[in-house]
Amino acid sequence: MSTKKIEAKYDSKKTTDVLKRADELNLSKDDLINMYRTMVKIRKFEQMADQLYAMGKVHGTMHLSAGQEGVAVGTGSVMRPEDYLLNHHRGHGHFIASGADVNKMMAEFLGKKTGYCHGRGGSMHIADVNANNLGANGIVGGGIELAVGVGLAIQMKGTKRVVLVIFGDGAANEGIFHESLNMSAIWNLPVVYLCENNHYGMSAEVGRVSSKVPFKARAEAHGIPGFFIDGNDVLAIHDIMKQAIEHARSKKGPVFVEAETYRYFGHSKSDRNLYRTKEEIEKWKERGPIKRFERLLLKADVITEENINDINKEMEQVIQEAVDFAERSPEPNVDNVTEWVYA
Ligand SMILES: Cc1ncc(C[n+]2csc(CCOP(=O)(O)OP(=O)(O)O)c2C)c(N)n1
Ligand SMILES: [Mg+2]
Repeated sequence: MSTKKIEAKYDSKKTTDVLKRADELNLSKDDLINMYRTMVKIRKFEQMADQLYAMGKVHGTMHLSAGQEGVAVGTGSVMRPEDYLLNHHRGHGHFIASGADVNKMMAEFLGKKTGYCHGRGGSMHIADVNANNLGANGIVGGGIELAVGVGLAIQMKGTKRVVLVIFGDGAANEGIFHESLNMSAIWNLPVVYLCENNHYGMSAEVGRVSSKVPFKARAEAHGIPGFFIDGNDVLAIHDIMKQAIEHARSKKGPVFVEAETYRYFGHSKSDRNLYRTKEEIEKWKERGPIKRFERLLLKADVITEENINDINKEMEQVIQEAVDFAERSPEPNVDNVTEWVYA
């Protein structure tokens, strides 16, 4: 067993040469372009979902993750199909980055029979158990302890799988967070905890409601290696998540990664954004994950302005096709409404 430590391959603030960074991370130009494409795909999907919501076509509420695509794509790019994913209410990007079919996602948003959960779940409850995507959770922190159970199952079966659980900064203030970290640490379970710190719970700023930030200190207190990463730097996330997942896979126990990022939209559809200023949102948009990566790719001549336009148009087309698929799909039947709801 190697004793290699998890550490960033470069200082992302100093190294602006994207090709040099890609080289260190064993990523090709195509890999970089695919990461960019997936971030754009997520953004376009959510912009469309927002429009459909305004048209009254999406039922229930919705939690948009625009601004957080770097975390989703940096992570999705290192997960293997056999690894398990558990995530939370703001999970559209995580699913798309892990290869979900946007047609089935859009159908689920519109409550259609062809959706991932046959139209029963909506935006907040997408799952695809056959693809090891164990589902999002509307209960804040609800995925964290499930991950401990999944980690224990992996260990008992003796497979080389890993479970990744994604949750917010708000969830890291719950008791279950500590119980789960403690238990996974004493049992040395293959769990990777990814805390997406977007600076707010519903409206409470993280520093106002958390005794100690960054949260990595809490993981370290449980004997778990903890990392605090710039979540708007897709390559930095890719780098650390790759090492974190391999650490857990090689039976070295759980890892905790905190990715600092920011959401552009309100918490959910009823949020009037009264707890933060427009200036603050604009400041974060300027250092958003898509914009930043785009600048680096342009600077290194990996893509051109024309390529960017083409990718944006192509993704709009992909998402429009998903909407068409969802609109054409049949509604679920009332007579079997409880099917797939109870086990
Ligand atoms: C157990 C529980 N408590 C409260 C809520 C209401 N609630 C929904 S989302 C949310 C904030 C969660 O914040 P965070 O974990 O930072 O995730 P984010 O929404 O920022 O992605 C709250 C309090 C809930 N759904 N479940
Ligand atoms: Mg949050």
